[in-house]
Amino acid sequence: MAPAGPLILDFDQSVLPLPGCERLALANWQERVRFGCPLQVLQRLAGEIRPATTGRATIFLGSGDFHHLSHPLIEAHADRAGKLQVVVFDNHPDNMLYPFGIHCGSWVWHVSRLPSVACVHVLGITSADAGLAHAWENRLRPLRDSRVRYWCVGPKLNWMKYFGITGSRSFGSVAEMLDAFAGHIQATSGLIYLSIDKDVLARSEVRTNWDQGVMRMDELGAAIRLLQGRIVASDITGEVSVYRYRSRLKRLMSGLDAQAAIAPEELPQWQEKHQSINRQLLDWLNP
Ligand SMILES: [Mn+2]
Repeated sequence: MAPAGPLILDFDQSVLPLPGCERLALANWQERVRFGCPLQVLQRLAGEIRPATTGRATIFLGSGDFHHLSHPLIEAHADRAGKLQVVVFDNHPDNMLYPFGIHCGSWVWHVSRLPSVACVHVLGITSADAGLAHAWENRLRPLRDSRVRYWCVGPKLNWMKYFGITGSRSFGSVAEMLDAFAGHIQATSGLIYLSIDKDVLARSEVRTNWDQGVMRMDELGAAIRLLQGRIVASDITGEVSVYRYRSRLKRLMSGLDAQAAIAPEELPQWQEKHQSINRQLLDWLNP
């Protein structure tokens, strides 16, 4: 059966219309799920959206604050023959410790524990989250087992050798990183689930509400071409939207990340830029 067309999981009204793209209204879940939630809540939501998400080639999640939605989407491919490689483009490792369930900065660890997943590759990290000062916040065991591999541009990973971590590397440029990754992934077999957080892109390409990486669109396009033919499904996140949590805990936790606020009057213009990026990504992902 051919995969169904793209779908927008519409929590935050951030994704502008796209050709052939359906929309699932989920605004009533935003407060509970945005930034993070208990695993049971994510499971309940996963059950509710499954009829709409099954068989989709590409799914839009909205703001990067919803990146943990990738977890149930990847889990849904567990019944495939052979293990999945998960390839994530993100400026952050998303493999951090988080004691309140699952959140947009810890979902990679949860995915790495799925029996159906061979490895999670996180590419394009420039965030200091991967550096020495934040080393203790990273989930170290999957890094040591190389079930999670960081492909960084910039951050120094010297600290990792003291923990026996050899599967993660940092490079001087995106081109060098993609070169090394191409050599690695082409030596593996099996299907790939692709997750793109647009905060991996340089600010000159598009603006997100997280600190951003250094990749250009043409480099992201080249990386997608490299994986072509093996991609079982994909998701895209990193839109811009503004939200004030009703929960004081969530205001506190998300405030710790100290992300710059967006002026409401700039929002439409930013979202239009995302719309054209999304159109381009859809063309590359589903040619
Ligand atoms: Mn992310």
